Amino acid sequence: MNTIILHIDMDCFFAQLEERENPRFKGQPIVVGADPKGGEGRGVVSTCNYEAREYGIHSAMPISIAFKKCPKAIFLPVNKEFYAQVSENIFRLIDKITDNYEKVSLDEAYLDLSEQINNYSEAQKIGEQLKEYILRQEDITCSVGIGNSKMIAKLACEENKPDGLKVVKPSKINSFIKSKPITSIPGIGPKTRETLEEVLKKQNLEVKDIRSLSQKQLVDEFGKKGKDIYNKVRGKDNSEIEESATRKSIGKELTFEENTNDPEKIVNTFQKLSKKVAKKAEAQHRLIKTVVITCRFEGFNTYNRQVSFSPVNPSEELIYKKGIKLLLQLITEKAKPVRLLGIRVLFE
Ligand code: TTP
Ligand code: MG
Repeated sequence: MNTIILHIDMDCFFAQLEERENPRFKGQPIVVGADPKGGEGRGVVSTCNYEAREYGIHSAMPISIAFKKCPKAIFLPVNKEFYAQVSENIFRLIDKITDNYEKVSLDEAYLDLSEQINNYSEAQKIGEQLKEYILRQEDITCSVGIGNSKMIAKLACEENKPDGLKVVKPSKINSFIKSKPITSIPGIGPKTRETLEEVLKKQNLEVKDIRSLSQKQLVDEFGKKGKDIYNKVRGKDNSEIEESATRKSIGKELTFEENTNDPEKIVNTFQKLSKKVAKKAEAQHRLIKTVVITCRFEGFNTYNRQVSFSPVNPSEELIYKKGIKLLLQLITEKAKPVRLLGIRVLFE
């Protein structure tokens, strides 16, 4: 199954929410964090809006320095409970798209779309939709990146911040990452960068420079992490989505190139989908209690049918048998060419 990951990150989250609540501050530099106490404050900047970033202010900077850089900025305390409330609303919108996601923080998540779509233009549509939902419901902008791994999705997201959406297809990964500074690769921080600069006797290293090092050289230098770096500078990242909430279901859908009436094609496709779903469900080592099938016909009418049973271990045979029965009934009933097929299992 081809992996398609969508990374979403709110733009200057806390600061944007403060702007939303206080429209009179719009356009001015806003710094959310500790009390600057006229330059004597001891805490740090939590975040700041893009206007404040133009003065060189950034997250984690001592608030006293931020104050020196821009004394006229609006300094606001961190209202975490409020931000958490909005974050919950946003994650409820994400839930509508998939339950297969990793929540990284209040304002950031990785969504694994692999099961529900088959190509990058569909992924882009989901990204646009999500941005629109969040803007409409919460009146804030976010950025979205889409790629075949968490790393590429995140880099794509950062590329067009704020209010951006970028898709990096697998064939474009190399040109996309090769000239990025090496610290843009997750796992390469300032210390690793320094070591790499020493090894290669060169400053301002770009991702492609690291490719001149063999896997052995990198492993000798950095241990296990070296192998990771070797792969990442080649655009390969196999880190998995760590689901935050336990998944409620697993499914897979497929849209035919052309609507079809061909029973053999329909059954074969359904069998393949069942197999994929069964494999993933089995890997969860949990019992399933329901099989849901989806069928979209010519004209775009979409129907679901489901059957529930006493919880059992998932198997390809069981899932296929339960599903195909529902599917054949539905297709006979509607008697129309099929556009999309889907199967999903719900866990106990
Ligand atoms: P980020 O997504 O890192 O930053 P951001 O949303 O403010 O800005 P960007 O547009 O670059 O995404 O972090 C999300 C929120 O987490 C941020 O609004 C404030 C909080 N935060 C801290 O409190 N301390 C920190 O050091 C960082 C990085 C973030
Ligand atoms: Mg953010």
